[in-house]
Amino acid sequence: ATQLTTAQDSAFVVDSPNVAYSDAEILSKYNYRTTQIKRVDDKVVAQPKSSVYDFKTQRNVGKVGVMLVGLGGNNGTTVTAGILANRRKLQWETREGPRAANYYGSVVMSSTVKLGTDSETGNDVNIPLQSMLPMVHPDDLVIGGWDISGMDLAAAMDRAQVLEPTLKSLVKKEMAAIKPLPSIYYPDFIAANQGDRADNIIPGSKACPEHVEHIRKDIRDFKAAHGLDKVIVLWTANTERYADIIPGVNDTAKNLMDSINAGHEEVSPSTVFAVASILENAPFINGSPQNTFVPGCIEFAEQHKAFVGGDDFKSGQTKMKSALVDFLINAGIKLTSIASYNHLGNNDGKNLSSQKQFRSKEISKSNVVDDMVAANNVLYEKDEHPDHTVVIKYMPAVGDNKRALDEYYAEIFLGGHQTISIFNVCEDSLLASPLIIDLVLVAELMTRIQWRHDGEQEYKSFHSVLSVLSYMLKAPMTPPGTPVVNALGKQRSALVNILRACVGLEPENDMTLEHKLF
Ligand code: NAI
Ligand code: DG6
Repeated sequence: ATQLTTAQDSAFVVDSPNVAYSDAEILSKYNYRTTQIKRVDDKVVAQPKSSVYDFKTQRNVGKVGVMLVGLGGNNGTTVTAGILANRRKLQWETREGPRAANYYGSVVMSSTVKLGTDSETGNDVNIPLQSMLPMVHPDDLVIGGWDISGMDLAAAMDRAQVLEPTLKSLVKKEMAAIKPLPSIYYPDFIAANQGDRADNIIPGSKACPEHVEHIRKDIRDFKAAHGLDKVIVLWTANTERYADIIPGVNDTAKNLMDSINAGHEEVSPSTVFAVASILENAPFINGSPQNTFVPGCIEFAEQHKAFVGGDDFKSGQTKMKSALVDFLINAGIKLTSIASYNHLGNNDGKNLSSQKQFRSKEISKSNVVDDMVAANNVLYEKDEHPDHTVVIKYMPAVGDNKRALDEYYAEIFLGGHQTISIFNVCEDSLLASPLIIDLVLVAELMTRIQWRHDGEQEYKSFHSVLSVLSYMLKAPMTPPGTPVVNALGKQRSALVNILRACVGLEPENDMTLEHKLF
């Protein structure tokens, strides 16, 4: 049996008639209270509404593997080395003194949530978010994956120029033993400047059933080789150009499958990976901005009841934006323009120096304030938007140390102006790696949660499109026809409160009436 390094079960029990624990499951009965709005004549009528759900969470996490597409890239090598360092509780010297492995930047591993109020002191009791429900510990993840570059991970980690030499020397041996599996490479989808690293390729340069089968077999082999209960597949390979959405080609599940069978050139490598993962019932997450999930791919996931999530890690500039814009607009300040500049010198920046790949990133970075603007009809007329510009430049000298400059320009009281200027410097891959971990941990958890309406017989899974992952993503995908939430605070609340519902606890409402009504 596998020795798991960390307890995988919740750190507390809920004492409530609505919650039951068995060895295998946590069962909760949860009263979901919302407010329904109706328009009657000229009046807006708000009606409290409540529906009862049963949630069932399987407690046994099992042994979990992660397969990264782009394993040999900056994110792939950094997250792998980071997990090895944590697993072995490594310490290393830096010019600023010793440093120890941690999971900083992971909302699951390094943030806390208020569980409740201490019955004696009245103080908040906070617990790590990871202990809300049984979750896989990242130290226990088995990592593998694919790359079109065949470099072993020790050499690839050197190429990435992200980690301290002292840390690299401690993980070098294990990293050298990991070699990415050959991958599919359709040159038209990523920048031409990536061609010189593509030396680890499965033959063929357009989508075909053989490629789908090859990737499926890789997933199955990885699972068998490591005795895994489940595998999560995550795309952290280069940003691709958008695929054209063509009726009859990728608009429905059937058309997409027919297109793969016919070798249609508009099916991207990332969509082939998604299709293969769906067929293996492995959740597939897209950490890049391209439209991997063409309509046919989403329909295919729905048909197979497989989980998908995306798009594009929300690591630095956009994370700040989705917090700051929410703050400004909710403070009643009329944001009128956002100018966002980036320069970076890693391979991601090199790939994005090509116009079509930049366009994918420009789209995912640009839509992130729409919901916050649309929600405030005091400040903004219908269809009115702040100006929003996104610029990315490749500057090799700064390597992975991305620079992000943002100017927020807003209108305040009586025609005055507020200008906020932000200069954000960060190692891009050190911000993205913990997001990869969060996406994997939460996606895995979602494979173990089921729900039913009160009174129904059958439990079912959440919708195939895991919008609960939104906090980690720049352009969160939601089930077709449902609204997108970009505001960072709301995304976190949704995640935390869904976990609370699974253990029968009310959403944290921050009213703290107990401290206000004496
Ligand atoms: P990178 O360029 O260092 O790594 C990408 C890797 O993917 C490379 O090793 C490349 O050889 C490989 N690759 C390309 N096409 C492939 C294919 N078809 N199959 C398998 N491997 C393939 O880039 P990095 O910095 O690791 O970023 C990865 C992705 O994550 C990029 O799309 C980037 O835009 C996205 N991203 C990164 C963020 C960050 O903060 N680092 C944040 C948001 C998104
Ligand atoms: C330049 O913007 C390169 C990109 O890949 C970003 O580093 C990445 O998308 C992270 O973006 P953000 O806006 O979350 O910092």
